[in-house]
Amino acid sequence: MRLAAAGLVIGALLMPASAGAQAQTAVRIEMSEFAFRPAAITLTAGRPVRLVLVNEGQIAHQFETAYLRALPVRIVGDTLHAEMPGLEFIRLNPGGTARLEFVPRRKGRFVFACTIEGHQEAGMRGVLDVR
Ligand SMILES: [Cu+2]
Repeated sequence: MRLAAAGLVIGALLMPASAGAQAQTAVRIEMSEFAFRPAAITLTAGRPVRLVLVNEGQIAHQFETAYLRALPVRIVGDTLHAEMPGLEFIRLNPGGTARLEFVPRRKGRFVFACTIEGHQEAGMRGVLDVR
């Protein structure tokens, strides 16, 4: 399968018990100094996605992409659960985890990055490839 070949972790453990009729794509993204792993993520338009962001670094990191600014997103973290019409960015402290759930619609390649000053320039960026 294409996603597995790209080195993504697609965890059966991350799938909800009641995923509904349509399978959910689960992708774990690790953040550290100064990279996202994986940095290339392939999604399928119309298929619900759960991005699990984990900050494995020693300092705070952010996840930001214009792709999510006008897309309904559900955010589930250790201490929060929010649904919003769009997401500007999410910042995680070291050790922090958050899940972003959304349904990609628009196809194309979209950059994501850590927009804390200097991090993107140091290599902390990647691409969402929605097909
Ligand atoms: Cu960063």
